[in-house]
Amino acid sequence: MKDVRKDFPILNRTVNGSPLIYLDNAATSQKPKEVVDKIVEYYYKYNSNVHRGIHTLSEESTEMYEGARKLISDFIGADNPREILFTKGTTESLNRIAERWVPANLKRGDVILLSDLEHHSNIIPWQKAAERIGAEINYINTDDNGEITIEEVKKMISDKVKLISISHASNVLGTIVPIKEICKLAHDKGIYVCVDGAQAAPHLKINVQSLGCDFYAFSSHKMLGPMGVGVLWAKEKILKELEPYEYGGGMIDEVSFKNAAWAEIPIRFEAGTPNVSGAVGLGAAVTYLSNIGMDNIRNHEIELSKYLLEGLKEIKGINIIGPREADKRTGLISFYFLNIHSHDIASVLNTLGIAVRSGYHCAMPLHNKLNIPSTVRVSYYLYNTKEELNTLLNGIKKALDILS
Ligand code: 7TS
Repeated sequence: MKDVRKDFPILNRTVNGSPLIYLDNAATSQKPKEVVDKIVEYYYKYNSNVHRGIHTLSEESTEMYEGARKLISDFIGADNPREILFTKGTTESLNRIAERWVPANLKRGDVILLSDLEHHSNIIPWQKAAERIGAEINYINTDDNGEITIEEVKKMISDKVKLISISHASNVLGTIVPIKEICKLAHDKGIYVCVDGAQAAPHLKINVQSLGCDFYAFSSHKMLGPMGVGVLWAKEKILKELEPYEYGGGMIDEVSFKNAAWAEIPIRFEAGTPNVSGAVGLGAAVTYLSNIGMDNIRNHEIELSKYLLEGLKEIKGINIIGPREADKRTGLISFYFLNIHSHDIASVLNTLGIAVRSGYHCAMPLHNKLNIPSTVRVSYYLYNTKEELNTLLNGIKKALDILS
């Protein structure tokens, strides 16, 4: 893969006197110069509200906003850009479905299937929605290798299941979930599938049509784009029947003192002034990713996963969770040591300029189920190197010397 590090100015900084080694990409990725420059250019040259003015700036701004929608639509293989809704991120995207689609399509006694590896954002919205309508939630279990098998999904399916909402990739185990097979199974039984793609869209080549899902949610900031913007993709047929999430300016066709009629999709789902610079920045991010090539990114990450798995296995007392095979993971590995808190290890690593995450990673039910106190998570991306992983491995050994 071509040298991408020069595109990320932040990678030149030092932390606590050492060169920064950024291994917290599952929380948020760094941003290449192209993305930051595009946002600056937007504000310096084009800033204006969208979909409302007829002056030049407003037209240009609208063109950039809608242009970004098209770039993102192509990036995930949507049928057309009308299926792309801009949101604040994965969390909002999932809440929108739970708040609006669930009450219109599920009834008392119906079942929503989740899995045990979900992030809180793909648990709580469904819990609240289910509570309101009297639906139930059941969980598909991961196996001993941290995988979701199709046999386990089959076991959990019944006539009552109306929706499966599941991560495409786990933010703790790294597991890649067989979404395509799950969708096939679900659709044969008339079950809808919502995919939390927060940890997959940055790493895997996504094609929502070949996956066959009904909803796909992801965040810009984990895939080189700015914070505060994300996407909810849904099939056009579903969106046409869906109630808007918020009401206000920009999303209407006609309003009287008594009532209102909605504009076409996707505009009816974007009430108020949208995050135009965010969308434009995400457009630049997916262009950057496409130019590098998602297959190249994937191969690079598999290489790093193999290397790190080997290196970690040598460390005495380590417990690595998630699939043993590098190609069954995205770019992350979590581990723990009995009797040493993950925060202590992360603190020592920080003194060496190494950024990792420690704790529950917003997946407390999974940690509790595995009976693990908390984990250290190392998550890498296209700009990380084997040399950095060597420094990390030495850092972990140093932390153990200090802490044990
Ligand atoms: N779903 C998964 C699988 C995630 O990993 C995250 C964020 C979200 C949903 C929520 O995304 P947001 O952009 O709306 O916040 N995960 C993490 C993480 O693992 N560390 O920090 C944020």
